Amino acid sequence: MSLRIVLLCLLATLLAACQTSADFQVASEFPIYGNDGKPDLTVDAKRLAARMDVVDRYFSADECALKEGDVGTVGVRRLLQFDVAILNAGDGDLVVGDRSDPNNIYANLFEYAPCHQHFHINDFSLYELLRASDRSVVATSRKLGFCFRDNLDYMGGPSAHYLCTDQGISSGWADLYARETDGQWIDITGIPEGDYIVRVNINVSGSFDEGANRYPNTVEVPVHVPAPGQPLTGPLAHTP
Ligand SMILES: [Ca+2]
Repeated sequence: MSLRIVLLCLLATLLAACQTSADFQVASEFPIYGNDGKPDLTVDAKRLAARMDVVDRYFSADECALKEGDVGTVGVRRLLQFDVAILNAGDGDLVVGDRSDPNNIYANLFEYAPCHQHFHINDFSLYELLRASDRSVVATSRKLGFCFRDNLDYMGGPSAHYLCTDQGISSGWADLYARETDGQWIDITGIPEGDYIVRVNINVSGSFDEGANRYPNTVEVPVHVPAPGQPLTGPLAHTP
C-alpha cells in the first residue's frame, strides 16, 4: 500500500470519527450567547436518541433503585433507558456550590441520598413517555435529584471543575447522566407495543435562573416500544 493511500485511509478514519462525534452532540445548535452572565441549560436530544435502549433487569429488595422509588416492585422490570446530557450554553456558569456553605442560597434544595452517600439537588428532572397518537402520558419517572458537575466538554472552553461536593456546570460544559446510572429510565413494564415519545424535562421546579432561557428545557424524541414479554432484539435491545 502506497504512502498516499495510507494517508488517505488515515484521513478518512479521522473524518469518520469527527462525523460520529458531531452526530452525537448538539453543541453547534446551541452556541453560547450573552445571557447577562447566567446559565442556560438544555438537553442533548441527539445523545438522548442515540443512547436509548430497552433492558429487562431484575431488582432485589436491597437495591438503591428500589429504595429510592425508581422502580415499584421487586422482580424483573422492563426499562427504557437513555443518556441525559445537560448542556450549559449560557455565558455564565450554573453555580450551585457546597451544601455546607452557610451562605448557599440553594441549601434547602439539597437532599442527602444515603444509598449514594452524597447530596443531590432535589426535583431537577422528570422523564415521561407519551403515546404518539394522542400525546397522553402513559408512564413517568419520579422527579430526579441531580449532582451537577463538569464531565463533558462541549465548546472547548475552560472548566471550573465542579464536583458533587461543589456543584455546578461551567459555561460550555455538560453534566452527563449515562443510561447505566440508576434512575436513567422510564419503567415500561406492561406498556403495549407502539409508537411513543420520550419527553425529558429539566429545571422542572424552576429553581435555577436561566436568564433569557433561549434554549429548551424540554426535549422530545420518538421511540417504538416493543411488545411486553417479547424477547429484545434490534437496535433498542441491550444486555445490561
Ligand atoms: Ca434552558
